[in-house]
Formats: sequence, structure tokens, C-alpha cells
Amino acid sequence: MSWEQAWLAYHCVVNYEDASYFEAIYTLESGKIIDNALEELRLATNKMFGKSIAIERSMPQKGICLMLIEEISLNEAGYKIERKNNLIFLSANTQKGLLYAVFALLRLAACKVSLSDVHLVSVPDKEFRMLNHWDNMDGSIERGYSGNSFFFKDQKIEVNERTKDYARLLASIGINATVINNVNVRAEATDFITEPYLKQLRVLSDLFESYGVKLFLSLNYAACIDIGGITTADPLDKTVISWWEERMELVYQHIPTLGGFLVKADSEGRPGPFTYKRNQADGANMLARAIAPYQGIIIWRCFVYNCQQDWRDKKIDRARAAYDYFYDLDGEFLENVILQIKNGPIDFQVREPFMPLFGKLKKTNHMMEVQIAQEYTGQQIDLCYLIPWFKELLTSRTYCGEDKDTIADLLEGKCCNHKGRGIVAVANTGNDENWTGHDLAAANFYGFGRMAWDSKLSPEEIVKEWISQTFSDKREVVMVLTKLLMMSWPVYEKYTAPLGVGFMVTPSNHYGPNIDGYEYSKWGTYHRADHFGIGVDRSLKGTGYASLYNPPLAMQYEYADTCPDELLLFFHHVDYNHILHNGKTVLQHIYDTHFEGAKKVEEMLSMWEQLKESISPEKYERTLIRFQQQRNNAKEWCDQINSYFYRKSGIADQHQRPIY
Ligand code: GCW
Repeated sequence: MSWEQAWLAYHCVVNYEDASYFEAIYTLESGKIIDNALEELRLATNKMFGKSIAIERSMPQKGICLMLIEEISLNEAGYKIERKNNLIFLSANTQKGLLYAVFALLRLAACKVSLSDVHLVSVPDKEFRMLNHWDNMDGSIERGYSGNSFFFKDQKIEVNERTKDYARLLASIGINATVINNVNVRAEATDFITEPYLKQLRVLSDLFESYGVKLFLSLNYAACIDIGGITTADPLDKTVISWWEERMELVYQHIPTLGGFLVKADSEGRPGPFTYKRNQADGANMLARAIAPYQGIIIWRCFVYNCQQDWRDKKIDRARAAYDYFYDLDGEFLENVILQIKNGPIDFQVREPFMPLFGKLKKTNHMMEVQIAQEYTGQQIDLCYLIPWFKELLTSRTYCGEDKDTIADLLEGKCCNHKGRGIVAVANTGNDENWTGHDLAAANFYGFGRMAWDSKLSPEEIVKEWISQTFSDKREVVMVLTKLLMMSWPVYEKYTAPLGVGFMVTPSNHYGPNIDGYEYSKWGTYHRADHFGIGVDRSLKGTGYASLYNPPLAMQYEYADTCPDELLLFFHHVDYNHILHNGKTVLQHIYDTHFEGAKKVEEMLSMWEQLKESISPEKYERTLIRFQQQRNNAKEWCDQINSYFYRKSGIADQHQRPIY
């Protein structure tokens, strides 16, 4: 199967005044990472400028120099790019830093940025910049929309040229850790921690290391039962403890560079410590102790909730479950445990408030988990560039009482009394030729890495860089695609579930509308619409979730009058005639946004059509088909939502547009 090179295509760059620096490279360093950096420079120079770059043994007259230096402020991964006379100096404390510098230099060249005054100092602001793949051993991908896995096929692990290109893509945007198997560890995946698999995983881990990427694996909490033959997985049981100690020893004998394990416990049917009346810290710490001698890390997910809620029970609230299970345990987790907190608090909806554990957890390492696989945001059929949404989350203030109190500050460890360690995304890749199904969905992959490295970047500048590298730097292409991508998240929000209420998707597969699909399913995720109104009461009269935030957010969310419009139905049950801050009634807002959203998708389709002559026919056609599907999907959402609320409420559209 063939595949493309995404943003590492290194298109021919014409009329670049600084191409002449790409004549010679000089470095005193050697090693696997440096070899990869040099190989990348060679490949890119060849493709971008049609020439071969020489590797010199002495300092050339003109060219690129890679140098290790000692500069504390650059940390273990930062770098500097500077011009001195006829030389471009790339310097870093580590080889990994030099590799990142090489990719940054190539990015500048691909975007035709002048190098004459270059003075770039870049240090990643988050320690962990991680991907989670939900790939299964049979090759399928849970919530995968880009074909099958390129890690697994027929219960086997694959390591090949594509895996190498994957590692290059990661390194090029600064992603430094990845979990390759599904958090729902079932069947053969449990056996990863047995010898035949460990041998193969070692090869993968070595490859990743040579690109500065740490391999992590998802772990079945009950492996001691499933493969160990023990009758319990009680984390305080001595046989369980020693089984894991021995197992970790075996694992690290084979893969000394393994980063550690990710665990989904007590969630959606996965086993966990609750079965034995132990808490989440008991479970995580037992594994953490066993892995500590090898500097391994246990990443423990906070996505723990009761998925069989009785609809009559208006106190149980999936949104507050993670908070309820983990807040009281703050400080109980060992140093090598990192809690992975999903955002939003319910699931990966197009709009939710941030999870209130951010700004509340003080003594426990934690990271934020987002999803670039577009499970609820169009499944890589509909365009939805998510980086503006993540940027909004990252810049949200938590009011935790410190100077630097945004979520980005927390995750970057700048908020001194909190222990943020980084950010994770559920990946959107598969073995499709273009990696991400929808060609434009690769902007989420690229954008996640760039934003994970530097929260200060704007979603727009990220997108422009990505377009220049992936498509072309032609003005029209950059302009139209930037506009398309930047409008896509607000448009998606307009034609789907309104005002933060979430879900309303087809149960199980999660694409397209089914307004009451989850309302009447056992897997209760409610919107509580009736004849009079809609929304979930999360004030103190309801589930009390709003009060979990630090003030002033708690007060702001507590009352419908002060709650931001876009989150109103997440926090409150209101009448259809409730007036929003924008002056419209809730119902009229629903009608208007849905008509508008569907119309905007028509516009998006024509914007894409404008680019026909500037995009390769193959990319053009396959993307065109997706825009057409999106148009149908948006129309379907618009019709169903409007018709549902018209029939529930009996209140007509003020503009008398057709509603069925
Ligand atoms: O949203 C749900 C998904 C599940 C997923 C789960 C999770 C991996 O529908 O497919 O399981 O989230 O995050 O664990």
C-alpha cells in the first residue's frame, strides 16, 4: 500500500533567496538521532531545491552547522537557529533538540521565510506532547476514520517504512510520546507484556527513540488474571503485587526505553480496582511501584463514570464523575503516576466547559486529553479544524489563585503549586494514503503537535504553515484554505447539538443526528428536552456540577443569566422562550444557527470548488466527495433538529422558513 508524505512532502521551492545555505552541512556529532536529522536535510534539500547537500568534515564557507552546546534555558529539547556570516547555526543541548531544529529550519524554508536575520529560540512549553492511538491488534481502529491501523495487522506488530515516516511526522511537530494500542485492551493486546510481543515492540521502540519519541503501551488492568492465572486483581493483594513486579522486570529487560503504560480502569466495562472495593489511587500506585525501578510512568485515565445511569436519577452526572472520583485523592498518587484528564468533562463534544479538575488538583501530576480523531465532530468526513477550540481551552482561566492560572499555564508547569505535565490527543491517523482520511483533517494532526509545543501560536498561523507545506504557498490557496479551516469549527457547532447540550448523535457510531438516540438509551447522556424547554440542570438545584469550579466561574455558571450562551444548555434547563445574551430566544437561536450552519457548508463546498485548478486532481476529488457528504449531513442535522424542536415546542420560526 502506498502513502503520501503529508506536510513532509517537501515540494519544490522556487525563487527562495536562501536556498544557497543548503549546500553543505557540518557537524561533529554522530549517533542515530543525528543520522536521522542529516538524512532529513538531505532528502528535503533534494526535493525542495533539486540539489544534493554535502556533509563536510570541516566548517564550510557557506552552509548549515549542527552543534551541541550547553545552555540551561534550552532544556532537553529546545534549540536555536541563528545566522552568522554565511553559516546557519543550529544549536541545542541534545541531539533531539538538533533534530527539532532541523525540522524547524526545513519548515522555514518550505514557507520561504528569509534566513538573513534568523534568530529563533524555541523551547517546548509542555513536557509531554503525546498521541494515543486506539488501534486494535486485528488492524481495526476504535473511532478510526482513516482506514486501518499501520501498527497492527492480523494480531501482529508491523515495523516498516511507513512506521518510520510516522515517527518523522511526529518528530517534525515535536510530539515526543505515543501510545500505539487502544486503551480498551482486549484479546491479544493483553499479551503485549509477554515475550514474543516484547521482542517486536523493542524494534519499534528503538525506531521511535531515534526520532525522539517514547513508546508507551495501554495495559489491561486485569492482565494478572487473564495471563497470570491469578484469581484476583486486588491491588493490595500480595500475589498481585509480586506478579506485576516480575512482569515489569521482564518488560524492561526487553524494552529498557519503554516510557510506561496507559490504563483505562473501571470505565465502560474495563476492569479496575473498584471491583475489590479499592480506590483509583490504590490501583495506579500498585502499578507505579512495580514500574518505578525502571523509571517507568503510569498514565491513569480519569474517564471513570457510571455508564448505566437511570434516567429518573437527576443527581448522577457523568460530567462530574471524574471530579468525584479523583479530587479527594489529590496527593495520594505516587510521583510516577500522571492522571490523564479527558476534556470535555462528558466526552469530546464540539463544545463543553473545561473539566473543573484543572485548577483544583494541586498535588498530583496531570495532563489534558483531547481528541483529534473526530468521533463527535464529523468523523473526518465533515471538516472541523479543532485547533481554535483547543486554543480556547488552553487560554481559559481556572482562577486557581495563582498568577498564571490558565489551563496552558497549568499544563506547562508554570502555575507553581500545580503539577501539570502536558497534553495528549487521541490520534486521527490510519493507513489511508493521506493518513487522515480527509486531506484537511491532517491540519488537526499537525496543529495539535505545534500547539502542544507552543501554546502561544495562533490557530491561524499554524494553519498557514501547514497549507504552505502540504499544498502550496500560492496566495489564493493559502487564503481560501485558511478561511475554510478557520470557519469550520464554528460552522460544525452551528448545525449540530445546540448551546453546549452535546450528543444528539446516532448511538454507537456517533455520526449524524439522532436527537433522542441517547435520551432513551441505557447509556444515559441526556438533553432533557420536553414540551417546554431543554437542557441539563447542573446548578445547585440540579447536579451541583457548576459549583465545582473556582470562583468566579462557579457563580457565573450557576445562574442561567450569567452563564455564557454557548454553554447555556450544558448548565441549565430553560424554556424555549428564554432570552439569550444575543437577544434571541433559545428556540429562535436554534432555528437560525441550523439554517445558517447548513448554508455555510454550501459555501464551504463552493470555496473548495474554486481551488480545482490549484490542487492535485486526486486530492481535489477525494476532498470534494467529503464536502458533498458534509453538505448532506449538515442538511440532515438542520432538518432534524429544526423539525424536532418545532414539533416539541409548537413555536414557529419567526422567519417562516421551511421546517418539516
Ligand atoms: O467516547 C468514548 C468512545 C469510546 C472510547 C471512550 C474512551 C476507547 O465512544 O470508543 O473508548 O470514549 O475514551 O475510553
